[in-house]
Amino acid sequence: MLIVKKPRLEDSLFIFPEKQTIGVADGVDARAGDYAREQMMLTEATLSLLMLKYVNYYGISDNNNCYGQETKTNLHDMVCESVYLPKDNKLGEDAHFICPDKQTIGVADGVGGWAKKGIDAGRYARELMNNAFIAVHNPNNINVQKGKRKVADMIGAVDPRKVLQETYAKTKEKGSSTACILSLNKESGVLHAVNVGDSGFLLFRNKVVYQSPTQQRRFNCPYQLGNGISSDRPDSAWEECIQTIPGDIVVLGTDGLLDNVFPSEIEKVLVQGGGGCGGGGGDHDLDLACGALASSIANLALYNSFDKQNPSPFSENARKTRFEHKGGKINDITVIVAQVVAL
Ligand SMILES: [Mn+2]
Repeated sequence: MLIVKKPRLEDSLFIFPEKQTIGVADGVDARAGDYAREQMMLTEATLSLLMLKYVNYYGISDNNNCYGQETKTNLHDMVCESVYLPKDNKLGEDAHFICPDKQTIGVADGVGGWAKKGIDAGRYARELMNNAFIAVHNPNNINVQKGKRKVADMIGAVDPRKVLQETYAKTKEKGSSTACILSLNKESGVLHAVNVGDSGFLLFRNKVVYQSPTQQRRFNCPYQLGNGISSDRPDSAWEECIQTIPGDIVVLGTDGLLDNVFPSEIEKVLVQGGGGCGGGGGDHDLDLACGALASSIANLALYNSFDKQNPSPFSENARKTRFEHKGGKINDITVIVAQVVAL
């Protein structure tokens, strides 16, 4: 599914597959666009939507320059596409969102162990990402100039730690989930990341230059957000700020990706994809390229997950902790590919 990068400023829309709900709104003029977007974030219901295996789970609303009071120059943009391959043909336990106008993306992975108690942790993960999408639009979650951590190159961007805190506080489903949220500062190109558990991201600049660390209690038991007493809280999130440059590619995924594909394998896909997402004439081409890359990477993860022989990141980590596991690991697979582009 393509992200419409520059819709009319008055329009707003959302797509929430897990609620089987989509909607559009059209403000009567550019200022009314704010009203239309607010409606789209708050309105429930409209009409039914077919669930597709390859469906993207995200919301869109582009408010570039709509608020009018900011005249800063935006130098960086993040073009994203996602692919979700649930391991059964249902919704699975992963969820994600892409919010292009706030340059923020996130993934969550409901912890499968809840199934034994009859609880679908996918519901927790999906509520978490729903709430994250809403929290990204809360002006209180934008970095302002105060406090020692808020260095100049973070101002004006979504603060993913604040988003995670609000998101966590509002999520009431039973279950628990990992979560990783990334936000790119349009001016400085700094990527601000928070992560709880074993979802994560890699940054590629021709080759892999960064991989986020995993938080786990023990092998195959990640940190996880949840409402239970033994669950983790957002303040246990790992946090990092990374300087990106135009052309950089971020690959964000759940453990269904990270357990099944080595960074070097993703590198190969990116190289075969034409030296990066770029190479197109415009935003539309970039969207297409990121979508194709996300597809290729997700399909590689799917292929490897069924492989019972070859080493995988999961089997290597198992070996280090003296567990016996050969090959890949069948799992829900979420991949978001984002490229930083110069404006
Ligand atoms: Mn998983």
